[in-house]
Amino acid sequence: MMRPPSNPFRQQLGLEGFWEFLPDPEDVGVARGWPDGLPGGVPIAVPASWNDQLPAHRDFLGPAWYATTFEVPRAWAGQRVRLHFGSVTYQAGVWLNGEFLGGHEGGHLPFTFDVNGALRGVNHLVVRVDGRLDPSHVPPGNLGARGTFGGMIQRLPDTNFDFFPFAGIDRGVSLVATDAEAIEDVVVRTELDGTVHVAISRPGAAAIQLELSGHDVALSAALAAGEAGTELRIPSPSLWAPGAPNLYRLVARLERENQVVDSVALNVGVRTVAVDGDRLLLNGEPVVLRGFGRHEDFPVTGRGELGAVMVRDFDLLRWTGANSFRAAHYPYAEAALDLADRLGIMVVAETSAVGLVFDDDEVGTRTELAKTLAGELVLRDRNHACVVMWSLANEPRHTAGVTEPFIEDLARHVRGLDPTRPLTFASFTRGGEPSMEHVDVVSINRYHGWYYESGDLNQAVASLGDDLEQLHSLHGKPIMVTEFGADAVAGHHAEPPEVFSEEYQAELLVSQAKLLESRAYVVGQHIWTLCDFKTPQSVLRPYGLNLKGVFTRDRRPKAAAHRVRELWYPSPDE
Ligand code: BDP
Repeated sequence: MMRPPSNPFRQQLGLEGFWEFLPDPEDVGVARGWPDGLPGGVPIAVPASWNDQLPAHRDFLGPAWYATTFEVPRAWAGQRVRLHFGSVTYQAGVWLNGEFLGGHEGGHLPFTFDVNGALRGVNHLVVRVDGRLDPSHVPPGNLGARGTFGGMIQRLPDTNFDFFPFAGIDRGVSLVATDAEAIEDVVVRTELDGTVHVAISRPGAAAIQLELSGHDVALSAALAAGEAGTELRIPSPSLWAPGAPNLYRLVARLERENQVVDSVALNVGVRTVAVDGDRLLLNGEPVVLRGFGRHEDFPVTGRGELGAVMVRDFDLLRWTGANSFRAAHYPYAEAALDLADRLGIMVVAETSAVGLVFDDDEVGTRTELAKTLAGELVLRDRNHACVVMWSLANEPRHTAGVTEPFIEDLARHVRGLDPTRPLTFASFTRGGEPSMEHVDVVSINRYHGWYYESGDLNQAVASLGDDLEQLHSLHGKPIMVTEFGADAVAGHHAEPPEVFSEEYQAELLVSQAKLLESRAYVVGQHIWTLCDFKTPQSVLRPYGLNLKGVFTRDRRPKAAAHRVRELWYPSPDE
């Protein structure tokens, strides 16, 4: 279902607020009948992760139960009513008035249920959330000695990824009422000459009226009953680009017996993205991505969807002069992509396939799950002009003969759903890997001067340069450095610079950013990260934080933020 809108034909009832919360560490809830109603609980805010709201449950990952009560407006009688979750991490089971509606695996993605059959006057909604880590999950956890550090460095919780596994109902929940014959999906593809291809799925044979407006243009078109798609042509289109985020408004109206019964609207940016030789082209012109890897992470709310934090983070991006970010390491809230469309920030959208290992017999299952989750991401976000590339995975461990078919399969699947955007995945394998054959842009995460050549900034730049040359001659593709950086404790200073000082982080970033800028085949550089973020506890993570942010977790600049701004703002392209 398209994201809950509100207009005269679709009404939305948000269920955000305080729900009841009951941890179930013994996993007895189903057997004890909790789907019919919880025997107790404490108030918890939705949307937000539970771990920082209730510190006693900080490291508890579930299962835990949520419950709330609602009544639907009388005006909804006869309408089709659906229940929509923006995301529940990691696994959800949902009951309405004791009836099991279904579940969803993998966080960070929306899911929806038809609920007419289950609705009553007063409705009891119960959600079981399971955030426990498991080797078979995407992303995996509890790998012990099979994990990234081979059991040498332990993490609590034992993730095989470097961010806290926040659990809970972390995005909005709402009921949506529509006509029974509502529009299911709208897919838009644009060309530089102003052609806007529109495909619409809807049940039954209903006619569709389309209107496209903006920038002194007002166009219309119609889809007859049974017709799947059509195109509109904008004369001299105002293209979408960073610094010029021109958007048109597309409205689709579904008609029955000459009456409008449903309507949806979306922003359309006319733009193309392509790889040509060593270059990445936006609207046919070479473009270089400058920006950061990020996380959805904030004190108290964890990974909860917070509009104010989104606005602040986009403001920080703008202040540094960044033109882009990587949505590491999972699909971000759709509201963030709406903002990126409006503000002209390019996004590398990544699937949740982070930290995968391929040394057991579950590869097949995990591949299918990774494909399902990647598919859900692409179908959700393919209309956003801001999304310029799909990142299939982050640092899948290279295992000869296994990782490559995995990437090949995933790439084929994603290309099948969206042939219009270049593909990449972020690799930490030194010296390249065969999986890169299956993507358009070679992305690398590199910690010269941090995890290796620690403390030696000159050697770090020289090695990064050699590293790039080697990869470029091996793969002959454009390269994006999706991560480089150093931890810095805000307020810790050293002259000469030394590791963990603000000066060291600033020097490392500036020297490496300049090197990357000097290589024509480097089409992107993303500093790891915009802000410090919470991680599992380990000896590698002082304060339980990854401190590679150029801003602290509460969004205050370190020295590096100012130095990066000197490099990038105003954009070197301007
Ligand atoms: C990279 C990972 C990223 C980590 C980063 C680090 O992709 O998730 O946070 O290392 O160690 O390898 O800071």
